[in-house]
Amino acid sequence: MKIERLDLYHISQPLVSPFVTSFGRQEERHCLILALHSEGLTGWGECVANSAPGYSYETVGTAWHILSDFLIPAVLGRELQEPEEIAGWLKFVRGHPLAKAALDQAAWDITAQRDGLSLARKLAQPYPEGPRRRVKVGVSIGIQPTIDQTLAVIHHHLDEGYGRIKLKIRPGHDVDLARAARAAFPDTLIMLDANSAYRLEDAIIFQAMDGLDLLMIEQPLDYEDIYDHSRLRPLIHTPLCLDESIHSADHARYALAIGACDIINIKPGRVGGWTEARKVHDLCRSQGIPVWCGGMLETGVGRAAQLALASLPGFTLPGDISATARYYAEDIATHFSLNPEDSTISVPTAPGLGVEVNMARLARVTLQKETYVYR
Ligand code: OSB
Ligand code: MG
Repeated sequence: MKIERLDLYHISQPLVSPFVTSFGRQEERHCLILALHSEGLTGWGECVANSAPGYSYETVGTAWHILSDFLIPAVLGRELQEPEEIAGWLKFVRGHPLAKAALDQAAWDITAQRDGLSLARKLAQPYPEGPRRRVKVGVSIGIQPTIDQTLAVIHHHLDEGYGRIKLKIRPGHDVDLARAARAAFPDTLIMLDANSAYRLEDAIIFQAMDGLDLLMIEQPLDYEDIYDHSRLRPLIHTPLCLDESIHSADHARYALAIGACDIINIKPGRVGGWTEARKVHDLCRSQGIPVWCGGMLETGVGRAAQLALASLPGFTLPGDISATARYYAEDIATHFSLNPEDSTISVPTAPGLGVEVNMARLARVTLQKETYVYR
């Protein structure tokens, strides 16, 4: 398939409720949406960079620059056979995985459509068992003004049918919160995400939570660190999960080699796309390390592709893939809803991503658009 044309959109949609983490507060979600056109088909990708460099050094601004000036010119007019080729074409740019992943996702979508396969089926081709039809999901709760308010939000999401709760923590908003949540909800799967807010010297804080039967603690230490996580892990009982530190299958290999984690959160954006995400999955699966699919407050475009990834056999823990209405009252793509009886979301089965992009809505929320044509 010759890559004939690409459209890049910078969009912003208001969040249903503000999302607060140890790295900042978000009231609206900026991201980039990319459309890749070939042979009458359109593949869609979402770049999950944010307006500020809090979670990652990338922003919508840097991703626009990198896509527009380097990545898109490198793919325009090329003959795409399989999506696994994309990562190699983009390798000449160091870093910038969130920008690369948007192109990678669009390439997976369009080739899956060409093959008449759902993205889940295409991704799951190497595995005899095929993709799961429903994916276990949980909800990630941002930092609330008080512990009581956090408990009320947990209650609300449990009522909706979510079976796993993730609480964001930061220094001063950690042990008491975790204790209160465990006391109020003794049988709920509860985990914490620190988004790199602590140092190894804070081990005592995590030791204080050892008896709370938490599912895991996600990324307590620095976003670039693997080594100190390997020193923290034997000091605590709660399973340790890495998010920010893992940028590739190689990073995952280093982390497992030195015993830095028990679990890995796989975000396709963070590792540069779905091909690399599947490599991280394969490595972890071969070593008996459970993985789950992380989230970045995706629109329906990104969410569909998360569901496809999380349908692979090694994704044995619930993902941060909530119903889209939790984030956006109105969205640019078909809404995904929760199956409350088993805290799952059904994996799309139509060819490619299996979602309908609402072009009128997309136009309404677009702040900037650029079209790149091969001539
Ligand atoms: O650390 O997992 C994270 C959102 C934005 C940036 C980083 C993270 C998150 C979440 C929300 O935890 C996951 C989601 O519901 O999409
Ligand atoms: Mg995280």
